[in-house]
Parts: sequence; structure tokens; C-alpha cells
Amino acid sequence: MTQISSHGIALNPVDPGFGELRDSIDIVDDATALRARMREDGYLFFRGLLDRKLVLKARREILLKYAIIGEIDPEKPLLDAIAANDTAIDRINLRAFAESVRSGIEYERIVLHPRLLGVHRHLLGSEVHAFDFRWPRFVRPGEACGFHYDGPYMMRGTDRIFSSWIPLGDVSRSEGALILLEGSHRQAALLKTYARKDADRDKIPWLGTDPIKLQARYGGRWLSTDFTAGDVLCFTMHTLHGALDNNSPEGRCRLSSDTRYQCADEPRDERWNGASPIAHGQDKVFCPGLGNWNNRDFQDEWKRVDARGRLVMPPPNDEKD
Ligand SMILES: O=C(O)CCC(=O)C(=O)O
Repeated sequence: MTQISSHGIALNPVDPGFGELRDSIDIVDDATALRARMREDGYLFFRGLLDRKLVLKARREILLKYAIIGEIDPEKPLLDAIAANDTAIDRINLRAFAESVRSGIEYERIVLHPRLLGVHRHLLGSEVHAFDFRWPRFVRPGEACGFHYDGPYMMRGTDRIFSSWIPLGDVSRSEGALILLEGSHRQAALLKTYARKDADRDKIPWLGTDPIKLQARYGGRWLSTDFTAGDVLCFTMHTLHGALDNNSPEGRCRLSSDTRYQCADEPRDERWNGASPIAHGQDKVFCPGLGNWNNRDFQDEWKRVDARGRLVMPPPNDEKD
């Protein structure tokens, strides 16, 4: 069986410290039940909320772009997204590339899908604004994402926001699925301190990269599943989450998306909204992976580019928490 791990720390999904996400597709049309469950669990997982074929169209649209820059093995089927060794990512206009991935029409159909907006309308009880910025993620074998709350990165406008993590293809646990810590949205120690930070002003790194240490400190089981195209996982700004390592034995890259939704008439975080969101600074481009810096200066996910939009790689650093 393929190893399941996060940041190199082996995890055993049949251990009592791990569990399966609860499926809420049976209550998807019941606003009261959805709100109650979100309050209780800190997340809502929907198996098959979206049409698989539509999700695969978005997958194809994005993978074609990664194939153009040499990230995907041209001798294997495109949709398998097998990593290649001859990437040109350091020789392209990364700013333009990232913008082209983010703004594809098939991807937009997923981010603004009526069923997804409907869930958020139920949760928020009002018309919904999808953040203008979007986070499509291409995760190479060996890569993962550190553990964090989304709040410090998203809440300059309002705290009534939900994130949706959407696998753009099948993403098993061993291929880098998202995991979240049960009950972490009620964790007083985190709510009093970490939850109140602003990631840019306070310059915070990941809360941690060791799932075992975090679990020992905060309790709760780590929850995940083997995701399939069409599934959606929504969670609060205060649900501790991160990713499993992509240990694909075939070298498959993981493709997924994260997007945020809030009430249409509430103030918006200027980092991610408006015609040109300020993000984490105009000299940085969303480009996850390529190394581990414990997300200091957002480097695990955001890369500096020069005036031509070319990648300026930060010096290597395997710093962990
Ligand atoms: O997909 C990942 O690896 C991380 C996603 C994430 O942090 C999020 O959806 O907020």
C-alpha cells in the first residue's frame, strides 16, 4: 500500500487518531441542517456535489497549460498529469501563466457553479460573493501544504467566510488529499491568539507541519477521504487544515482548487478582491510547491518574480516548525 504521510511524517489512516469525513450530501438542500452541521463539525463534505464531467473539463483546461510549460509527461495521457522532469517554470512569464490558469472559463464554471453557490447561500443566508482571486493548485509528487487556519489570510473584510476545497480530478489520501483536525474550530487556545492574527501584518508561518505534534497539542482526529472529481469540502475560517504529501507511485500531480465565499454586501478583504487584488504584494505570484520554507514570507505558496514575470527562487531552506 502507498505510504500516507504529511511533511514526511508517516500516518496510519486506520489508527484511531484518523477518521473519514462525514458526507453531508443528504442535507445539501436544507439550510438549517447545513448551518447546524457546520457549527458542529467545522466543515461540510459533499460527495458528488458537482458533475464529474464538468470538473474534468476544468482539469483538462488547466493541465493543458501545465503541459505547455513542460510540467507534464507528454508521453502519458494528459489527464493522468504525470510529472515531467523538464519544466520551464523558471523561464516563463510566471505572472501571465498563473493568471491564465486562474482565469480559464471551465475553471470559472466550477468556482461559480450554481450548486456550490447554493450551499454558500444556505450557509450565509444571503446573496454570495465569490472572492475575485482563486487558488488553483498544481501539487507535484513530494509536495504538501502546512497546517493553518484560513482566517489570518482572509478576514480583513468580514469573518463570515467559508472556504471550499475542490479536487479537480480524483485525489486519494496517498496523492495529497486535504486533511482537517476535528473540533479545531472550537479550540479556545487557537481562537484567542492564532485566529486573531493577520498573516501579512503579523508575518506568521504555518501553525505547524507535523500533524502528530499538532494533534497531541490540540486533540481531535485528523479527517480526510479519498476524494473523487465532483466532491467538495467546505470549511470555516477556523478549521485547522493542511495537506497530505503527494506520494503518488505513478508520479501523478495533484490538481485542486480553493476558493472563498462571503455575503455579497459585507466588506471584502482587499488582498483577494477587486480588479487587481493586492494579494501578498505585487512582486509575488501564486505558485505553490518547489520547496519548503515553513511558509515564511508566504514562500511555500507565493514566489517572487522579476520585472519580466520570471521566477526568482528563494534560497533553499527546509525549515520546519
Ligand atoms: O490544497 C492544499 O494543499 C491546501 C489548501 C488550503 O489550504 C485551503 O484550501 O485553504
